[in-house]
Amino acid sequence: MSLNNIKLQQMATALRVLSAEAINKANSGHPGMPLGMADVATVLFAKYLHVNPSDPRWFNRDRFVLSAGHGSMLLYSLFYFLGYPDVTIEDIKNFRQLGSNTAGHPEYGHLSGIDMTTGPLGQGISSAVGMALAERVLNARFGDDLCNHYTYAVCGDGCLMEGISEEAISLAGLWKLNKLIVFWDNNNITIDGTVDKSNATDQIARFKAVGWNTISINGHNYEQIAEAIEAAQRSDKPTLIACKTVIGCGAPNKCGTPKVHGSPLGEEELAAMKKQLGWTYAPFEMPAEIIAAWRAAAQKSAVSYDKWKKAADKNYDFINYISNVLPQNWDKALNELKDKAVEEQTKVATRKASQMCLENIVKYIPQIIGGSADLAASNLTFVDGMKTITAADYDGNNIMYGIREHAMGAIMNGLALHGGVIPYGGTFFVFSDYMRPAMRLAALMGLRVIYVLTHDSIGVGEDGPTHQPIEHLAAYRAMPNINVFRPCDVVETAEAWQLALEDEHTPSILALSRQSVPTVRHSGKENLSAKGAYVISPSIHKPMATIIATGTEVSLAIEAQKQLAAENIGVNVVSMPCQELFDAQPEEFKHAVLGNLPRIAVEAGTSYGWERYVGDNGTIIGIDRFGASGKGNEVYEYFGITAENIIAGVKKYL
Ligand SMILES: Cc1ncc(C[n+]2csc(CCOP(=O)(O)OP(=O)(O)O)c2C)c(N)n1
Ligand SMILES: [Mg+2]
Repeated sequence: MSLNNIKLQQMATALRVLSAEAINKANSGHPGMPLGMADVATVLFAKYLHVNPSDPRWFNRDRFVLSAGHGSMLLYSLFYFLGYPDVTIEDIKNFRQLGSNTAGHPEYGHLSGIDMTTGPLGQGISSAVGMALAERVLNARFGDDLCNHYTYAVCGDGCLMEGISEEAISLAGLWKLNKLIVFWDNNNITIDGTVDKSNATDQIARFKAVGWNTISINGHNYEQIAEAIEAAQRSDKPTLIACKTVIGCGAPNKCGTPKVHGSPLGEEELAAMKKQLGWTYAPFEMPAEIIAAWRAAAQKSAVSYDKWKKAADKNYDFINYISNVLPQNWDKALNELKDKAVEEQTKVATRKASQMCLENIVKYIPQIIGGSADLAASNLTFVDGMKTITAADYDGNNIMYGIREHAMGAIMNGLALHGGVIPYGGTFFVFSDYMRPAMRLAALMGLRVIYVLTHDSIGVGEDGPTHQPIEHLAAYRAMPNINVFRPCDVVETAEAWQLALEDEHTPSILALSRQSVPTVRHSGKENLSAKGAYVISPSIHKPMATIIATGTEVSLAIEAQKQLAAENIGVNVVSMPCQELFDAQPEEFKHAVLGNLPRIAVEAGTSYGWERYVGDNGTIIGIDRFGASGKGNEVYEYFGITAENIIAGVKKYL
């Protein structure tokens, strides 16, 4: 297929016009980026990017991440021209309207061509690193015929200013992810003005310093764009292509200024642009011959698609592997672990329990890729037999993220988005703050990402308030579509792992203790955590109250129950390992578990939110200030997270 520059120019013009028209019609959106990057996008999508609009989720397609998500209209125009069936001209006309699939920023799952939700700057480029890593891992396992593609990302000045980009690119450099190609829309403009007022970083030197190949081009010159992409494809390192562009290129009066970043061109400027570009068609009328050129360009992938299909179709191992279905009997060993813990009354920290689970999970689920942000020895995320992924050997299943929680979060998103791998990653619960924006995106996109967050309370002890989570449980419980598990013993920890792995569309937090807890469950046969809460220890006497506890405080509640029983005071103890799953149960179930008696909640964290479960007349034993440095058990005493306090709480209702 030959695409000469005149043809490419017409294709780019159509991109510009369609994007600007949609933004004008919506009277909302960001024309600057689509206009400025239309030339780069045209060369990339028409000549190099391998996708198949009739099989948009083709596993071996090149991935494309619009890290500068505000330029969403560029992506929608590209999908329309390439012939993605789920983007019609009506969808383009409905850009940014409620309920339309052409949302303000690209939303994963809204359109089949969208590889990632973007908008929070810096996340896209960082998750692209995860996609490129997944590609190399699967390539090492299955070979060139089955997994061998590029990951492209377009980012702006903003993405490069965000700190997360530094964490992510330094890992990409370390891992020599040479199939990762990032275009930087180097337009010297952000919302508030020219970049030089807020940033003087030599980006080329910066990327070079962390092991990248760098190329600088004029982003409006087709030869230079093509040559740069081909050079990047030959590189043995990840490549940054710095594209010098003019923001809003094509808009005669507004180009080159911040004005064009995030406001529609308006009728007058759009008319002036069309005049300058020689565009004479009616609004949203795209000439057949330009559409045909784009559709023909999409055909360039037909051969590689067919070749892949032939190789993949007869390889059932591979098809199963990438299907998102867990191997048969994957949790048999986990169930045995539960039985054994019940039998032997195992007393370990839940982080240790998690490691015991992982020993059985990693062995049976080859898709698992674990890691930690330099706390593997504390998070207990590494188990014997795991192998660390390096540039020399991608066929591993452990990632050493270094002290880069934010990139870890984003890279795990990229791994999950790519597919064929299931990521988990660990850090201290309190430092999950450092990856929260990536966790929020995982929840928004509905990704199976598992966060192993240990040292889940003041039980951390001596490290003190900086290391003791207080508001974290409540904060994540407030986040939609993320399950927060705080298991109380080995059995619940295994149940949490099972639920986390089985839920393909919800990320999970495992909040795990530093300190040991006894096994309090009497049986592991039924996954009781699946409904979020249950009576773990019914009263032997007629009950007069219900104690609700989570995690390490469940054994404390059972201790209080025992002491109360000695005084002939009966209470039921409810373990509530996952509020989200409990909230999703029918009212009758919830009522049966919580009962009508006075309720006392106990959790070594903020009391915030527990009113929902104890009601107006309930009692909450929590911690509503920052923690304190000291021995873990003494800090518990100090804050009154004790059996005595629970007992006093119950007796109030006598
Ligand atoms: C984390 C984050 N902070 C702030 C914003 C708001 N925002 C959107 S675009 C933008 C400016 C980005 O500048 P640049 O990347 O250079 O884009 P350009 O104006 O060149 O299109 C800002 C601040 C955001 N989307 N994400
Ligand atoms: Mg810019």
